[in-house]
This record gives sequence, structure tokens and C-alpha cells, in this order.
Amino acid sequence: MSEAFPKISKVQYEGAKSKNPLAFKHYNADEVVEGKTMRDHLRFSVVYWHTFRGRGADMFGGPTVFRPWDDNSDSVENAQKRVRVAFEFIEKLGAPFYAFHDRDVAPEGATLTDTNKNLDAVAKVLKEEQKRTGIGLLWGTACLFVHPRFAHGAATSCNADVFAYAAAQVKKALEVTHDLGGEGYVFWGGREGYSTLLNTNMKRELDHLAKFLHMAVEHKKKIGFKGQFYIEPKPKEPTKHQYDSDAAACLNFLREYGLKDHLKLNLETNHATLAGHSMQHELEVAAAADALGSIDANTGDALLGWDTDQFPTDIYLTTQCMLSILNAGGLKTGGVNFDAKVRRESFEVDDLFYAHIGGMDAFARGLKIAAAIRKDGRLAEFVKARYSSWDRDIGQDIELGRANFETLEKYMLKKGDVAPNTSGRQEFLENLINEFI
Ligand code: XLS
Ligand code: NI
Ligand code: NI
Repeated sequence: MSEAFPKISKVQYEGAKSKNPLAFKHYNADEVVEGKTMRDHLRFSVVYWHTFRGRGADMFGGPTVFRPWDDNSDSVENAQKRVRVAFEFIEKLGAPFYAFHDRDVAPEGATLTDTNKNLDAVAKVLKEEQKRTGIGLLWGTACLFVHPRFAHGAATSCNADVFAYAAAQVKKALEVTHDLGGEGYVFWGGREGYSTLLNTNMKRELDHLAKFLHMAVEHKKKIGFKGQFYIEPKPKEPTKHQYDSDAAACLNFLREYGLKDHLKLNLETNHATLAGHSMQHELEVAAAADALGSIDANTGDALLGWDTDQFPTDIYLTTQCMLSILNAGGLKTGGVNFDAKVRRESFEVDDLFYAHIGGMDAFARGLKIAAAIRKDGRLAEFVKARYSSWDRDIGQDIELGRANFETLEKYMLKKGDVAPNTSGRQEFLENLINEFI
């Protein structure tokens, strides 16, 4: 097969002064930051659904994207051809990973048996291309939200047959992910939520979702899949309320149903902001619970209230992300997965390269800036000093469980009033961050 991008060769690192739009200015895969290469820190991943299946359609208009290699049919041959193109793209970009939903890569057949056959036929090509290029699968997942059978959800559907279908589909997706050496598997609750409480038995739906995840854990063990399971929070869209609303809601759900040891979180910037949080808030919530797994790197638009999935270009955002990630010990099985799509108006092939190069450079800069802030040490020292009353005397007693209301009352009656507070210095700290940007 001839190349799909003959005019574009492997994207190179040319340094900050380069004016070449098809070169990295900051992402230098082999450069070592805090003892690890950028490649290993960032573990970039390209998503199959937006990058190779996105067609630019929206609620007001049809597709604007027509790829020369894609006949837009639902044939297995077309799906297989698309895989070769995808790997040419990922290889030229130099991203070490990709991620997919089962239905992104292979078409649905007339029956589940046919559908599984289609998936196997395409997975065979995925495997060949992984072998040829050394590109790995960051995570697989199942699309449990596009087909009309999932109108009421999948694991939380009111229709038990739909639960069974979803279970069979996830079983297969897990097996394919395992066969492709996937480092993880994501559960994003496509339509696991409600549009109205009038028709919804919430408790029953949540119980079913937990049961579904327990079955997945059981099957994972059965097939010997060692990859990490993730749950991906999102507060709304497509449903009015998604059960996996945000990091805190997911953690509560996982704890309530005894699943906390089995799943970490896959956090997405645009989902965080839809939930009324910053991405950094979500990262800190996950890190505090030792559940920070992976990130879906994108961004929303402050003036649009939905999941616009734009490529991240804001250095302030990527700096915050990388600060929290480095403070939490870095990404292990997870990666920086570009769950992002080019705009409807950016319908040319080159736009796919510009978008990913920009996102990779933005995260590389964020990484370098975060590492510089950590090396400088003033930020961490300030925070440490701010809590220093807890490192001695009464603070230490409280933390070590040596105090109770009576001893604290005695202490305060004797002292009369508290030691004076010191400034939180928000503006000083904001200026400090800007020193590095
Ligand atoms: C949708 C989600 C989805 C998951 C994978 O908003 O971000 O793309 O990442 O199912
Ligand atoms: Ni996502
Ligand atoms: Ni999303």
C-alpha cells in the first residue's frame, strides 16, 4: 500500500527557534527530565475514534472530513486499510501508544458473532502494525453508547438483555485488548446515567453497574490480563446526569461497591471542567486516593458549555497537570492520551499533524516548567512551611492520634487564643509560577 502522507516525513525535534510547523519545538523524546526521558514521562497516545473516525459532523451539519484513503463504507477491508494509515500517522508523529473502542476499529455485523469476527479480522492487522512499528496499545475500551440498543444505557439499562449484550461485548473487547498487549482498559460510562428521574430506579442501576465491573474484574483474572482498569469520570453528556460524575463520585462508588483496589481513574480535562472543577482539582482528588491512573488530554472552550474535546495548547494548563502528576510520582501504566479532535473547519490531513504536534509540545513544555518549579523548590517549601504547625507540639499530637476534645480544650483554655495566622500569599505564588512560564 502506498503512503497516505507521502509529503510528511517523521516529525523531528528542532528546538524552540524552529519555524517549521511540522517539527517539535519542545518535545524531545530522548531528553531526560527528572531522571526519565520525556517519552517515558508523557507516554503520548493517539485516539482512534477522533483521529481516524472523526468526520466533523455536528448537530447542525454533516461531515466535512473526507479522507482520501477512506471509502467511508462499513467493509472490513476499508477498516483494515484504515489501520495501516493510522499506524503510518502514529509512527510519523512518534507517539508510542494509541487507544481505541472496539467499534472504532471494526464495523458492527448483523449478529454478535459476525461483529466479533469483524473485530478479529481487524485486530489481526492492528497486531501486525504494532509489531512492525513498536507502537503499543495504551488501553482498549468498548463502545457501549452509539448503537440504539444502548438507548437506556448498557450496564445500567432497564433491559436485562442489554446488560447481557454489553457483558458479551466487554468480554470480547477485554480479550482483544489482552491479545494486543494493552497496558490498560477503560470504562467510560457512555450512557450510564439518566435523562429523567421519573423513569429511573437509581439504586438498582448503580447496583447493576457495580455487578458489571465485578464481572469484568473476574474475567480479567480468568484470562490473565495484567493491564490496569480505569474508570473515566464525566458529569453529563450524553445523559443529563452521568453516574461517574467526577473523581470524587467515582471514588465513592468504587469504595461503596468494593472495587477500589481494581480500578484507577482516567481523568479528562474537558470532563473536569464540565463538572465545575479544574483538571488539577481532579488530579489532586485522584492522587490523594492513590488512584491517579491516566489522563485524556484535551480542553474545552470557556464560551461553549459542552465536551468540545479540543487539543490542549494552554501552557498554564499543561504546567498544572504536570505539576500534579510529577508530585504524585508520575504516570505508570497510564499516559497522556489525546482524546481530542480537530475542529470541523480543520478538515485537511495536515491539521491532524499540527494538532498532535501542538498538544505534544504543550505537554513537553508543561513537563519542563513543572520540573523547573520543583527544582526551584520555593513553591513546595511555602506549602510545607504553611503547615508547619502540624509538624510539632499540638499539631503533631492531633495527627498522631494523641489528642481528643478534652486535651484540646485544656490546651486552649491554658493558651487563651490561637497563634496568629500568616498570609496565604496567593498572588505571590501566582507570580512565582509565572516566573517559569
Ligand atoms: C467521551 C469520553 C470517551 C472515553 C472513551 O466523552 O471521553 O471518549 O474516553 O470511551
Ligand atoms: Ni475520554
Ligand atoms: Ni470526553
